[in-house]
Amino acid sequence: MSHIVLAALAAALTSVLNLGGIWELSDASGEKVHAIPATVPGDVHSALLRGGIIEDTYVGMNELDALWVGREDWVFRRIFTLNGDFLSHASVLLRAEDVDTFCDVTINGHRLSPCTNRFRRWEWEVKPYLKEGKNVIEGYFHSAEIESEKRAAMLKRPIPLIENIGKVPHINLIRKPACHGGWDWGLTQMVTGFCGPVELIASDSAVIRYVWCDQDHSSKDRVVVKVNVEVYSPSGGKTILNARLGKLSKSKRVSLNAGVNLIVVPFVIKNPRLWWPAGMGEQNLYELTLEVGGAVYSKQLGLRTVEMISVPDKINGKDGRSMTFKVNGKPVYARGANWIPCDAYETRQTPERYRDILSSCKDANMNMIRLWGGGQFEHEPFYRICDSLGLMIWHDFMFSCSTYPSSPEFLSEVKEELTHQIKRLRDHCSIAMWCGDNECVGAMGWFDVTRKNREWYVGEYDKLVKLRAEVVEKYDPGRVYWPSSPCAGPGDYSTDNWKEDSKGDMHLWSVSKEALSLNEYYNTHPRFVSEFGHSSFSRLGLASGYCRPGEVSPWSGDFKHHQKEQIVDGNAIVMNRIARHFKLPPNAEDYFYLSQAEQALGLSTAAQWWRTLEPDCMGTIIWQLNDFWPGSSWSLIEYDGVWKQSCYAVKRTYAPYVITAVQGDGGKDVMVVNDARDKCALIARVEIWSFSGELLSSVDFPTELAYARAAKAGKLPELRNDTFAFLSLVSGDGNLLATNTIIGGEYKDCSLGEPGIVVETSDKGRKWTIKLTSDLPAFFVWLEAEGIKGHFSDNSLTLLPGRPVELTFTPNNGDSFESFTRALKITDLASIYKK
Ligand code: BMA
Repeated sequence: MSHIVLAALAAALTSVLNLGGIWELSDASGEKVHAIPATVPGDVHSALLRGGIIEDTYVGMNELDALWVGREDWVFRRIFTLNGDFLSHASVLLRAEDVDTFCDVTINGHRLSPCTNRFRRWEWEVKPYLKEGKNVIEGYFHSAEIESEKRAAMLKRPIPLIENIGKVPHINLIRKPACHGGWDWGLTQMVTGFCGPVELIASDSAVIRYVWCDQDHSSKDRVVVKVNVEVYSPSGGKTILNARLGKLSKSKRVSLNAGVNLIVVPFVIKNPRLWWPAGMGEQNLYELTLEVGGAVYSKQLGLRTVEMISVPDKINGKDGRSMTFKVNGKPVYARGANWIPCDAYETRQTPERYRDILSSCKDANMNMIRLWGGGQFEHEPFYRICDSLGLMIWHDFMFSCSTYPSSPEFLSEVKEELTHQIKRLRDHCSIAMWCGDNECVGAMGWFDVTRKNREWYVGEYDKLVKLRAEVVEKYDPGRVYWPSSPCAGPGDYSTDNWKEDSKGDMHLWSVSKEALSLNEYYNTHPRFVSEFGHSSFSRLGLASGYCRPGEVSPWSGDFKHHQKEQIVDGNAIVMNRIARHFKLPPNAEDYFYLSQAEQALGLSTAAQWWRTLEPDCMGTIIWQLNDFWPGSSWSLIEYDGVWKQSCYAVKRTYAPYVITAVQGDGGKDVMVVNDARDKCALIARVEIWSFSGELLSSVDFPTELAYARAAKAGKLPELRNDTFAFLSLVSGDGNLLATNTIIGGEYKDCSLGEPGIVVETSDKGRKWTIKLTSDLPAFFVWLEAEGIKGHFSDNSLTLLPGRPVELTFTPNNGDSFESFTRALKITDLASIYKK
């Protein structure tokens, strides 16, 4: 029988019915909420908000009025129609993913085995329960909060979770994003619902469950790709597998057994176009398509090798342990930020939102995102976009800031979820490393009971660490598993990597959380910093949206409610750090601006220092990239996608070339960093200016620099309170590669002039240009266009007299040039004290 006939026959052999769409939602009693429309994939809070049953939890203190939602049981219900053709198949599977959290699904009244874990895939054979015509599917969601309390009540020993960080004290006992219980940057909103796809898969011969590819890069001019296809066959039988990778295609007769089968198809890709992280090359991807027994599957595959090398080293006479990522054999300095779930309303976690935030990462010169362990395994578009943008992913497993149960039931839940997630995700070329958890090594020292019974808690934790390592070893042996972040190395549960900088990755929080001098950063020599941050207030425009009228001030109740850092008083810390660097402003509204200027100053001081330590230090990942809701936090990008001053400062600090001045012996050293290309000749120019606008001196330091290296170009002259340095890095052919502004002491002690800044705008179609000219040096020059979506090419910058700067603004929401020029507002440091 020819392929065509077989293929045609096969096509009829599998059909998929997507049950997503509008369902009915009721609370279990049906008294409070009855049969309101609810979107699937989606969550209860989104439906209640759309139904006007709750107020927007992002405004004022409405969060508190909606806490009851998390303590209710909810029922999602939908009627769907099936025809005879669909039911004529040998098997009908119901498949659901991201079911949050405890749900009993029934089909026409038949209860299926319960869902108990947000991170697992659930599959049931449901053909016996289905009928031609109308069918009813229901999902009864038990309150996860109450379930966690029930589990806590049954514990023989306490399993503590970090305190004062949320309102659901036992969320660590259940498999759900920990941040749903509230975090020090996010509200408590116990998400409930079918947050992922729900579908019926009818088949006779094949359902494709997972596809993964083993890549062999051992020979230079080719990559051998073994495509593994895991197929479930309800009744077995002979069929054809058609596979295509790039331009190559293969057909294979296969004989399936009833149950799960593994089919392997090898391909040899000659002269492969490799995948590179952003800034190192192209993000080449090959199309992979498969068809077997009517089941079809496709994805994109990047060919690359990725390693994380962590070996003992000795730096400055001190034993340590390196941490270096290498892609296609080339070391890469990781420049990134930590990702948290991008919205507490699941329905707003859209591909457009992912693309908006992740493209901003690329525009800000990042090449790595750490997917933080207190959130969720992300939806598929997140990974595809990272693959296409060249953003490597440091992927935590979903454990954070707590101890965790180690009962056989809990560990088997973890085993199931990791098996599914690793099988689902391992082919994403962007995923550079699996990391066991966030801060759980440290957590064993945070509680009285764990300190007093350390041996027991360490022993129990070790079971979880080992289980995770086993699952990675079994399903993704080619990728590194790092036990925890921060961590000094596998098996080391005693080193405190909040303080210890020489081994593995560290989380450095003391400088910002204790409002210490930024010079403290110069006393560190880390190998890799996977968390550090400076929190800030959101911009005034955003705060005006979530604070009720009359409440838009750093001291108002609404504003304080949107500051969730409570272990220490988050707002007081921000104020403290503003006061450390700047004069306090006469007007309340300028604290928003100053908090962001301080955040920019703090982050760039730290990250620039660590870049100058390359290759000893091979990466910095800023806490945090994005926001979960609108409020004060450590984010670089505000809840609505608008870049903070810090994001522009990070863009300059993460640029392929950097020039900066850092603490050295007997004063500051001018340092240059090259993460752009192989050996190159550069000129480091050091200009000393007075704050009254005179150029006092200019010296050029020619410098030779290899790839992934930093070098001292020269000494920075001593600066006084009336002078500052402007550094420029120029290529051999005169191109300006990087600039930087260095002051001696603190801005509050500097005799700033009062610049007059002229702004000229012009409409260049897809981009709008803004020319800035100043008669005096101006600092933290901040352009805003409230309500106009898009970002500037640069911002929060220094202007020098006689050196106009031309910027562009790239709109991405169809706003008009006129509305942009009307909304355009400029602030500089001196201007806020003039009002
Ligand atoms: C670290 C992170 C997060 C937290 C951040 C700021 O602990 O892992 O848990 O939000 O610090 O406090």
